[in-house]
Amino acid sequence: MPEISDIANAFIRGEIEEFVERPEEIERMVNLFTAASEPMQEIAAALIAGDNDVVDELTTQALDGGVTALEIMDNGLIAGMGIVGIKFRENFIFVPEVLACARAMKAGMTYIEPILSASGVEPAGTVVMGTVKGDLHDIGKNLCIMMLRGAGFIVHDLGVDVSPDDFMEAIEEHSAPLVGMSALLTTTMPNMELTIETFIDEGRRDDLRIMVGGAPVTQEFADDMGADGYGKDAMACVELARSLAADIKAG
Ligand code: B12
Repeated sequence: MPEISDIANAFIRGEIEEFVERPEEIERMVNLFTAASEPMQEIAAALIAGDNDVVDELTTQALDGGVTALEIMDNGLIAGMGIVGIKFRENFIFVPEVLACARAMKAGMTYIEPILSASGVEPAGTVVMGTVKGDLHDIGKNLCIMMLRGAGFIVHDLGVDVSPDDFMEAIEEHSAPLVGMSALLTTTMPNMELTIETFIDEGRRDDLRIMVGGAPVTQEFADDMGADGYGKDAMACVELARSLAADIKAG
């Protein structure tokens, strides 16, 4: 069994010791980072520090040095984002820090995405995501999208104020079986249900898996409106998307 002390990068060791508390998550992180090469640990560390210039530089260096895009994404960027997600969930960091990490992730993904899409690596799933009609809040949705992309999902971001018809069109256009809806206002939460009703009216409900979230949304509300899942934060959103994608694959 690898130990935290087996991780070469001192910054990563410190992050796990200080911020990761759940035993199963410590084990996952230790396994992840002991398996990652030192340059990948450095990329993860720069991402956790929110340093987009360093992530940019290290990613290009690694690619030039022959490291595969997949390895950089999995062992560098996604591994780093795993720690960011945990710190955010446990309130060790807040929205501005997460957005800095998101920028750093984007700096690396700018090089990785075109290589992966050209090489046909199968994505974790395709998601269409937006903030529902009447609602302009997008910080939480954007965090979810960033984490989903970090976890290997292709996400089509429909933005804010998205009508049921716009959701419907996007699902058709991108052949996306997974839909994510966000609402931050009690007055716009019913628009999630209206969107689901539109899917039903169009005869598409059974092909889709629908996840919902946003500060006023609860599991109970999600169940009542007939969604397939509710996530309380960006980490939960990724876990939910993974399980719904597995559900889709299982048929
Ligand atoms: C920032 C903010 C704004 C900004 C939005 C900027 C932006 N680009 O998003 C601005 C200033 C524009 C704004 C406007 C308004 N706002 Co405002 N706003 C907020 C505030 C302070 C923070 C929201 C936020 O970003 N939180 C941080 C993110 C990270 O959290 P989150 O959104 O909950 O997302 C997380 C989870 O919920 C989850 N999640 C989110 N979406 C999804 C989706 C899925 C599928 C999943 C699984 C999970 C998930 O994961 C996210 C990440 O962890 C909240 C107060 C609050 N504490 O929530 C009020 C708040 C939401 N706003 C409120 C109001 C009233 C308004 C206005 C009506 C004010 C006005 N009179 O004009 C307008 C409405 C505009 C509109 N039509 O939407 C009220 C809503 C009250 C209510 N019960 O409905 C709140 C609660 C403030 C309050 N206490 O009164 N607002």
